[in-house]
Amino acid sequence: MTNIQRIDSQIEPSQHDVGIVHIGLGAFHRAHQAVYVEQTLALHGGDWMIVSANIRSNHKLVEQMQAAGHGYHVVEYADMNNANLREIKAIKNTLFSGSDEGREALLSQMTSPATKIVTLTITEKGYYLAPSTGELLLDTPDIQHDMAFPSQPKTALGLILESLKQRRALGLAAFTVLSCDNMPHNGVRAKGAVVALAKAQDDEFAQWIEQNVAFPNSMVDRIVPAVSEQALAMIKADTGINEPTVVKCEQFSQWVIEDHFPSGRPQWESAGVQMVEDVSSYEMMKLRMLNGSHSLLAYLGSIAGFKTVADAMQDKDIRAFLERYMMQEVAPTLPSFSQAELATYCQQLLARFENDSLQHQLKQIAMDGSQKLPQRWLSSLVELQEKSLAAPAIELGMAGWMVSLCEAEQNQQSINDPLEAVLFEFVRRHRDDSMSLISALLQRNDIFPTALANNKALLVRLVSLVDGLLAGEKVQSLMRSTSQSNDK
Ligand code: NAI
Ligand code: CS2
Repeated sequence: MTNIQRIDSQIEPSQHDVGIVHIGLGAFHRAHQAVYVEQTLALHGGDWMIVSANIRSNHKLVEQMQAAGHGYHVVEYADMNNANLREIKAIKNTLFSGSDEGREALLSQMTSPATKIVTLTITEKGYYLAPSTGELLLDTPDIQHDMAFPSQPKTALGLILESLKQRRALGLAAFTVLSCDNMPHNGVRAKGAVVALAKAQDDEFAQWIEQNVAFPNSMVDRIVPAVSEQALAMIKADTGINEPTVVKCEQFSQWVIEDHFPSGRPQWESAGVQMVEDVSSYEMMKLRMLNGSHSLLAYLGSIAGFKTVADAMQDKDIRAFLERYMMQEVAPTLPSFSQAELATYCQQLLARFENDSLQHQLKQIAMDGSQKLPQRWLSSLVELQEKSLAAPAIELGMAGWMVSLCEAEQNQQSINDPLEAVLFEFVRRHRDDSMSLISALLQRNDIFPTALANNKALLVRLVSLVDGLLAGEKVQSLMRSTSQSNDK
């Protein structure tokens, strides 16, 4: 029997106006930002309710939230036997902007003088940036649409641009744009994307944005798996909650934000948010230690036959491999933290990964690999290469990702990646020739830094690893051999 701690909402939505618009009404937003806003409203009141929108997909969730009056529950599992059942009322309205009416309603809310902050969880691909360089991909159809029809935007970038344009015309101050996505310098990248889209249409307006709109960086952390039918059944059995809007997550939560909000913000500190000058070291540590480990599990754990993070963590070779990855391949790239701090963080992460109540699917983490791997593995690999330090775990992860591409293409399974078509074409063109396939992949400079593309020794090692995996060599055996490489 699971011990459930109920935490009922302490706010009355009718007493608070909207102050925040969120784009990307997904699981993470509901289990992370909205929880912090709920707690801050309960402590300090204020007009910081959220209007949350989906602009791409999942209008079903919008309908479900509307049917529920926008209240929902977050079930925070410490483990299989202990969880908090948290009631959230901080979302005042939900919108789907896939229709003209929905888009106009969203633009109207973003242009409202009441709106002081626009937050984003639109996934790494929602910024339309080349993963390795951060350059705006102007030739993508959605960006092309927003350039041709700027007043009827489809992308988050276009919506931000159009609402800022309308606010400027009305003499209203700009809102602050706060990205809550897993990207390095996510605020800088969001700003770069918006300014690049503006520049493509109106240089003077682009300069105005540069000078008048704040895009603080933030580091976000809470493991929030997609809610499956199995998760809904588990939640119903544990809590009696039978709602499609419920979200399941771990109890750990962290939010580190650069404190740059010219139009004001909620007193998030009182809910435990860390308001800082510079998040760089926090985000680098989290993206490389946590997310880098997650992606190693996603590809290598799947090849080893595991389905969830917790299942893979039961394998002692895999657990030891992750520990080595974090302490021998990531730690040297994080000079802001002591070895002792990183060792503590590493053990905390391994414990979080072992939380078997989350049922966190490896295939979910494997999604959008082309958008994730540059900041999770490749930037570390370049730094280690510059220090002449070996990175056998990262290289094995890269080989695992490449083998996953080959197997998905062979089995005609989607990899749920914006570059799927391009990557599958490479696999088809270089089938059965791993040297030419890997060489072609490494030349993709929108994914791989040039420092890696020109490294012939790396190419040879990757060919050997890919051929070994394709020949059926056990992942755990290759993992064990990385320990010898690390110890050299
Ligand atoms: P989700 O699948 O529940 O929601 C994804 C959201 O992104 C949806 O609202 C979808 O409409 C939107 N979206 C997808 N492609 C888009 C595009 N091209 N333009 C605009 N919106 C787009 O996923 P979840 O769990 O909410 O995660 C979303 C993001 O939050 C992640 O990609 C990551 O950056 C961040 N995050 C997630 C964590 C987690 O454990 N789930 C933890 C830390 C950060
Ligand atoms: C995961 C992240 O799906 C993924 O890529 O690595 O969503 C991870 O759960 C979060 O970053 C944890 O904070």
